[in-house]
Amino acid sequence: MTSIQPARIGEGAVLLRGYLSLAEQRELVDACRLLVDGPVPAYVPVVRGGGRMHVRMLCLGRHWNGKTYSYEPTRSDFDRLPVPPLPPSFLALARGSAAAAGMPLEADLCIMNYYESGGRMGLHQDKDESARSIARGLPVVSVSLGDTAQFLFGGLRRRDPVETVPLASGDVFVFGGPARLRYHGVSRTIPGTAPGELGLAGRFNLTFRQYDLTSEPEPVS
Ligand SMILES: O=C(O)CCC(=O)C(=O)O
Repeated sequence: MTSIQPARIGEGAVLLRGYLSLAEQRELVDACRLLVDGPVPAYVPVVRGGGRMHVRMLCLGRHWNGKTYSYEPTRSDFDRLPVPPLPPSFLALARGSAAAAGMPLEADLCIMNYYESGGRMGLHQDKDESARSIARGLPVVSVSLGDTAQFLFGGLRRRDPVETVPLASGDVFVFGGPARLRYHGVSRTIPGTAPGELGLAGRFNLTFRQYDLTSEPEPVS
């Protein structure tokens, strides 16, 4: 990890710009590539109401079911395959970046999204984790790899003003505490902006969350 200056985007929201070195990004991209086309492949979810998402998604640790907006151990909304485990190196990345932002996290799930050119994600809240986890304000850690995304960061109500924060490859955005339920999304990704060394067309995003509170996260000193 490179040494960076955390930037506060709002109370509980911290941007770690350039947190991952190019070598770390390359390693993560390789891992993501293997996972999305692995034995439990990424897929395009169809959500409640029938809309197709504009990303390919693969959940690790726990599966997010887009029809029920809840987590489960198998992909009952798609192919019934068991959700792959969260690799220990991913877990360590989530813990380390949350700590760099001053927040504790023992992630037990990751939602990996692959955005092709033109990929986007509508404004939403991440609120399907356990009530205890959300009440504690345990953060979401969002890792960006590849093309820059125009990340939208709103308020606690859908109609609140929305700020656009460009998230480039290697950036990590952490939002917890009072920011945990802020609306967010991606208006678009910018084709051709991924570092050439990654050999990646498009963007991977990993969001880490802690559903369960059986392992209490260590306080950050
Ligand atoms: O791709 C991103 O930066 C945001 C992803 C996201 O909002 C989510 O997975 O809930």
